[in-house]
Amino acid sequence: MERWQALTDIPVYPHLVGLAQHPFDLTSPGALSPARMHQYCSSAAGIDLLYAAQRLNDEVLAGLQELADQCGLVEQFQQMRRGAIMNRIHGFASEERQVLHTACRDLFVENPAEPLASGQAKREITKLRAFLEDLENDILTNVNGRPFDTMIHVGIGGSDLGPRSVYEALRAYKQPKRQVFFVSNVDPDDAASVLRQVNLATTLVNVVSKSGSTLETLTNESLIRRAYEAQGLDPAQHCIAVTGEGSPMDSPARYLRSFYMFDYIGGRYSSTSMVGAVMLGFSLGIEPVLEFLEGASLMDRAAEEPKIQQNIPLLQALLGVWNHTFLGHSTVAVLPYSQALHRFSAHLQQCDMESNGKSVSRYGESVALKTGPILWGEPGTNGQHAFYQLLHQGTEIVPVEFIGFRRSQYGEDLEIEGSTSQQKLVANLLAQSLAMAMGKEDENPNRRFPGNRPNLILLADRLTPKIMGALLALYEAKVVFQGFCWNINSFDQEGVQLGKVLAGRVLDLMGGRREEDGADLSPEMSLIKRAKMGRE
Ligand code: G6Q
Repeated sequence: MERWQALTDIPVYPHLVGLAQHPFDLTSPGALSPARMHQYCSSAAGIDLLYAAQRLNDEVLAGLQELADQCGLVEQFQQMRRGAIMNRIHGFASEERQVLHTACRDLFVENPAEPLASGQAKREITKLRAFLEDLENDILTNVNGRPFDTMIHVGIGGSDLGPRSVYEALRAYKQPKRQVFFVSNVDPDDAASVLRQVNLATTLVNVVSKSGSTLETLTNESLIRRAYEAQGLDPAQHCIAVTGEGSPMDSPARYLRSFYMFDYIGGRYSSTSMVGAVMLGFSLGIEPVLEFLEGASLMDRAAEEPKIQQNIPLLQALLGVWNHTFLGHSTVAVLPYSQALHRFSAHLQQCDMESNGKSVSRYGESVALKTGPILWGEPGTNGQHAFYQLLHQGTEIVPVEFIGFRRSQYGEDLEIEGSTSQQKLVANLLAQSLAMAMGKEDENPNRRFPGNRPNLILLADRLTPKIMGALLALYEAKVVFQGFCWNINSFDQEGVQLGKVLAGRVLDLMGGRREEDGADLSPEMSLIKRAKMGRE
């Protein structure tokens, strides 16, 4: 079996370390020449990646291409798409699973990369289509024959963040007669505030949990079921489910309709499975959902191009590795100049940090280099009036990934003082990119901008379902490529277990359900007492 190497053992690694001693100076006169702007631009699936404002030149790019080749990044991506067991730590107990979120959208070619999984995805799409038709044709109604006009999507983590961010991104295309709410937090106020806004009689509750055993989701499901009962309604006539085959929630009698997602789809990579598609289908209709999936599948295919300049997920991943591993920048900000993407950075935070926030390699060895960066972000231009001060003049250099669109979604815009709002928005994005890169000299040190703050721009025509699919898949592939590069398993999440176990223990101690010697003197009990949450 092939053994993937640590990044430090890759032949081109020392060469790149050397080049990183003198990165390209974006502040030098003429640095951002028209030729550079023209040359450092790549495209795929309707998205352009402009990366002239990165601290690199052709030599670095050639080195990054060698890095991709020597690490076998595209080869590993191809193996993943074709069903290899990539979710594993060799030599230790681990999930040992295929990683096939890409199969959920590999529905538009005659020969999908992994036919079995794409076949399963197709069957679920057929079920979804039938479900939506039944709603449309009033075959599936409430007990009084009234159409369902509202959905509460109940789920957390991967069963919430991705779907919610895509819903928000595509809200402009939603059917006017339908509305969707989300409940994720076990904070009772989350469910309470949603329950106050909906008419339960015409609401479907979409309970989404791959494992079918997540505390927050099951608690919220019970809470909402009780709300139905309190109104004399039968929850079984309102609840549908998306879950893993064979999970405790795989219980058709409890639900009006059930959809499956599969073992080989990680939660944070599941937006294009039924985890996202059922809610999106309810909101948008089936055709936009298919466009969304098609956009994602186009990007997946682009991610198999061996040349980095023709493969924007790979290129973006390598630019990130250059900034993080070689130039030493610890965080990355994703700043969409689009209000519709206001939850996208939150989703990417999970996708990236849960995937690549690891300290051991795929062979269980401690890693020698830093792995995943801290990812964060908020929409521009709002951010400009908030934290951009640090981005321009702070001591921490934060590489930025801007996202923008040439046209707005609604197309409702006016020219005010010589420009439309969309022009103002995009002008701000372009200006920020230049300001961060070039900086500005000033006699007054407090007004000096050091520049050389690397950034890139992802630009598309308009945020449509298809472009949203492509953008989502672009980031998923970027995360996966970076994980391959750092030789870590980007598909498990052992780091979330300890807190969950301790929460169970704390809850038992709080409720007096745990009797054990010394429990009274345990740190858990001391903290419970300090928090004044114990039983008197
Ligand atoms: C994602 C993680 C995690 C998961 C949630 C919800 O990759 O595994 O965020 O999605 O814990 O899990 P369930 O869907 O099983 O309820």
